[in-house]
Amino acid sequence: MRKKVWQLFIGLAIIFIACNNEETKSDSTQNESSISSPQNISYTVLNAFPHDTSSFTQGLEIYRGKLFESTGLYGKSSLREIDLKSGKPKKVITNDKEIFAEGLTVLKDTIYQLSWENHLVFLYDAKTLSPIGTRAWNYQGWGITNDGNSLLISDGTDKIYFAEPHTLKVKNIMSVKDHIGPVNNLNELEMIDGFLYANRWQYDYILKIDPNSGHVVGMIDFTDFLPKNSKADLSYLSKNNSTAQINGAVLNGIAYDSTKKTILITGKLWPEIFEVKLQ
Ligand SMILES: [Ca+2]
Repeated sequence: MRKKVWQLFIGLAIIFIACNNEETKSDSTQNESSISSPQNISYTVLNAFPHDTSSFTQGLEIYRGKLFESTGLYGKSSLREIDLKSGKPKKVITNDKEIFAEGLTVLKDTIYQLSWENHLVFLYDAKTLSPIGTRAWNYQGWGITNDGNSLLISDGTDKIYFAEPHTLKVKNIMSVKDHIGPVNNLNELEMIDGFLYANRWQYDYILKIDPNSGHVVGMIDFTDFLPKNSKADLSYLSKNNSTAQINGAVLNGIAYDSTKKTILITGKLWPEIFEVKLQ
């Protein structure tokens, strides 16, 4: 008899938990359905500049008129200051061969360069590119930008980590969502006029995100962008067993030119950096 009472109690507890879970699920569905579908943002291509086809682009940013790029892959990772017109590097800092570098940003004359799974962030003087320190980072490193106060960091999930400069202490974690749900694979980032723009790994579009809510408010479609706009012979990107085939020559790299109000976009191993005006 006592056993039956316990069985009844456990049964009721399971029903209660199941109902509660259902409630949570419907609440989250309701939240996502209250997010409008992203606005489609069109663009015009203004210019194309040469880009080093061995650069596995992870981060791109303009700071005080200088263009910086971070490149990935083991044994090929580097931090570069690039001459946009010629595509040639003015300065190159090569990372150690066991480092897989990721995104970069510059805040108050300090460059922050992420690494993928090394759990390290490298700091450099933006004027000289001299290394000035290393910080520990608990997550994977994918993309990084800043809002003038905080570093905003992606780790390949739907999360954006707001971290203090210098200490890298995480102050806040935001989930990025669209009308369907959380948006993962967030990669290279750029802050433009108060909005966060993000490449999404293996997707041919850039997202425009409200950094206060995490909601995706706009989308820029770059499907077939390279074959449509490149003047280069792109056959090297489809060669069997090439770096492009093995590692993916995907759209990645956004740098905002605040003086011209244009953006520079490129991709991993792409032959060009394109100057684009958003509508
Ligand atoms: Ca960027």
